[in-house]
Amino acid sequence: MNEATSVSAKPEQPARHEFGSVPFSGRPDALFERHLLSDAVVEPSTAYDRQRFEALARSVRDLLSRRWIETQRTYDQQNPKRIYYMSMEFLIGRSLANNVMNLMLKPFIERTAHEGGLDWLGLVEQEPDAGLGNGGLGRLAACFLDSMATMQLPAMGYGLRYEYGMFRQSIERGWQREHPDGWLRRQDPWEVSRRSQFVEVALGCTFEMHRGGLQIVANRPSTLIGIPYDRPVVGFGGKTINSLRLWSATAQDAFDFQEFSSGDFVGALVGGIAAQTLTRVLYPDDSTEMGQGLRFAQEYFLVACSLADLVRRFRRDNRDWNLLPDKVAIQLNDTHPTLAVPELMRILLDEAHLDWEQSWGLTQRTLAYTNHTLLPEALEKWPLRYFQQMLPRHLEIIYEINHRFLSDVRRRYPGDEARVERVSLIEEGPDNKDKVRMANLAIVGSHSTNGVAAIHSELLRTTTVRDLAEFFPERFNNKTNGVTPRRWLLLANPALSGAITGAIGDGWTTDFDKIARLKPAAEDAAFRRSFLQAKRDAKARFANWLKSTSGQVVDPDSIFDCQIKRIHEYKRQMLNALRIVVLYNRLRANPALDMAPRTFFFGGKAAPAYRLAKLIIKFINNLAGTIDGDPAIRGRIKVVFLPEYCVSLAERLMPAADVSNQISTAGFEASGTSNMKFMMNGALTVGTRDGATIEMAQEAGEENLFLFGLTAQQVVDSRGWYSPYWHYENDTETRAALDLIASDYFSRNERGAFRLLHDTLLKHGDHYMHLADLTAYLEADRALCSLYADREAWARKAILNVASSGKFSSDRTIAQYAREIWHVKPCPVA
Ligand code: T68
Repeated sequence: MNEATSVSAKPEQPARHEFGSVPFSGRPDALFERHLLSDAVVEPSTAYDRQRFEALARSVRDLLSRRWIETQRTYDQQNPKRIYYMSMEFLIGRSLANNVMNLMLKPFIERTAHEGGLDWLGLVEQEPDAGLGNGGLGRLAACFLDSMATMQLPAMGYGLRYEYGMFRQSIERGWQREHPDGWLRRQDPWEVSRRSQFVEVALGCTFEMHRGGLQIVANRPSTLIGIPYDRPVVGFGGKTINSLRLWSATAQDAFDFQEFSSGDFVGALVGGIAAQTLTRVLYPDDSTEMGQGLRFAQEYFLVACSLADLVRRFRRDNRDWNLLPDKVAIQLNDTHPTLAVPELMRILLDEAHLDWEQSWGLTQRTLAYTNHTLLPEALEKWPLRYFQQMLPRHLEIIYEINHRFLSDVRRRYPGDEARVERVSLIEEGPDNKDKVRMANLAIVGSHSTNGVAAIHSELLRTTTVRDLAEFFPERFNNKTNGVTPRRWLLLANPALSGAITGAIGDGWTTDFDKIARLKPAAEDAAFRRSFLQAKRDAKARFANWLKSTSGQVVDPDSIFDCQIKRIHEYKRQMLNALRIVVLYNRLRANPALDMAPRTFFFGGKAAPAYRLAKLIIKFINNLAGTIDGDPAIRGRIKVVFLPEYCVSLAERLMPAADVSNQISTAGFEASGTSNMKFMMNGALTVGTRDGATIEMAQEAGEENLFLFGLTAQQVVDSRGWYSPYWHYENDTETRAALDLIASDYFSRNERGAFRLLHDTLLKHGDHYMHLADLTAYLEADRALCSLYADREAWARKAILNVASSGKFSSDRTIAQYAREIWHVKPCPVA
């Protein structure tokens, strides 16, 4: 592709427009008052904060609406190839401050707020997070939307409008408790309902409410309605405004008049309630295979609504079905939307009446798949029974795909039936327990399969789906993840952003490679001073926020050492906890020990059914309590478990972090993305050689990170003979830490509470090899602390890390998807 027409990771610098000039019309202050008066019907001076937030958000939406329409009209007129990012999760967080920043409205809004006596920061706090995701996968989708809009790519996100997002977490007596997140209880000011663009979804079954639960009645066909709700995705500079389209389910006749007139008033309503249940709640599980039929139905609903919608748009603008792959690129975010393979085939075969060969070619060339995990328990496999009950036609199609594919395999590998069994789309189980392997279906039915970091893509190819990669080598590729530097640096960390812009100009916001120009600043004493000052201020701000919201007191002069992510054994929060127990033991043995004061922050949610992960949360909280209660240790080390970790908490913590813990068992974390956010914000990484952390070290130089522990290869090689007991017996500090846990020291009034944790680490073989890496972790930790004592040297390394984070902008990632997978170009709005 020639350079001039290819997508670059360097979108144009946004224009600084004066207010009132195109593309915006109206004044924020007038709009704001009008919304208070006519939407909320309140006297502006007496409005509540929430009403003010809604009025302000609506005013911002008014200001962008013309440009939003203009963007969509441009796409309709130019008919470019469009990207559809299909995902069960979009972890958006808040939108007000982000949209104001991207629209370059900040000075106007702040002035309006100031003149009207409004507390802008307080209003921002009124917005609930849109928590429509579990973790990295959902947040990645949100970063990608930001990059695609900023790079003026004709893109649309497709997802589900869950009424309840990720559960809210509270901590009670140390345990996680889950609460429903009714983020839509109050009208969301960003979304626009497009009822007229509803779609119909035919199912082979009916959903009914039975004794308060949802029941699937097989072989009774029914039709659901999908109603689209659009949210604006504002590109930086406000030139392009794309849409995120979220589907909400309802019944065809939410009110069945026939039943009503025959006297069954309640029954008539129940059908509607059952249908609406489909998009009620996000499944809060980020790893294990889930058996629920409702999740399967949700996945199909997303796929069916989105394909119906995009095919309708395609047909409106194009007469020839053969153009589909030239006009449409669909990216499947993990296997969750893999039913797109048989669904698109069904549309092409049964509705467009194309033959198999043509349909199959179009389907493969339109779809592409991203894999986010190697964990075998996370690879989706759906019981054949679900297909039989809900999607019989899709099952027929899958059988035919499999039949043809396995014939090809047999032709290439005659007599190799073991291989045929391994690559088959169907996994045979005893007595009708057969399952469909969704990853195999996604790989066979698409033209591209990518992993999300170099090591992950390599392991995917050489281990997890090795036979398929051997069969389709040209389909496999890597796209290392990235995060948007606008939300995660410019918006989250104004002090550091200001210092950076002061040193190298503001070109980095849309061309993040330019951040490399900061390298010489590491040698500039004045810049180091402003870096350290920005960090100190951010820590003080975080400490104040923590105190005012939870009463917890932390010392902003201590090292802020952070691990925030989903709680999972492979992410090894327990390794971090063991490190803290060892440090605690050292201090107990020698109170005069020279050790910089430290605060260890943990944050993250455990899947509600994941017992051990919930026990890890309990352990961290008890560890925190025990240390707090020990007068000899007070002021030396402190542990804080931050409840309700979410996007807006991450935005608060990132600027304040000194140390980022990325300590998964090597070979298990596909990429990680918090590692990148910490790096951009000037935290130093202590971590294993896993996921994208490896590439961070390549960019910054290994000497600027604190890497430790077994490599992925060593983990595999030692699997056969690894014994946690060896470490227990040969390392005094390891033994003392485990013995202390076993002695109920951290569970004095809850005897045996941590037995399971202790046994998992010792008796049950320590699958994630915590003990193998503990001493190396402590060694890295020692090196890190001695560097911290030299503030200048610390600042130098931290600045070099910021300056080396250019690769980890999602603009770079999206440029690679656009060039190498989607073959799409920007479609600027005039
Ligand atoms: C994460 N996966 C990876 N999954 O763990 C992380 N899973 O390494 C990577 O950086 C990130 O994806 C982005 O690529 C997830 O977040 C889920 O959240 C999930 C949700 C439902 C079902 C399975």
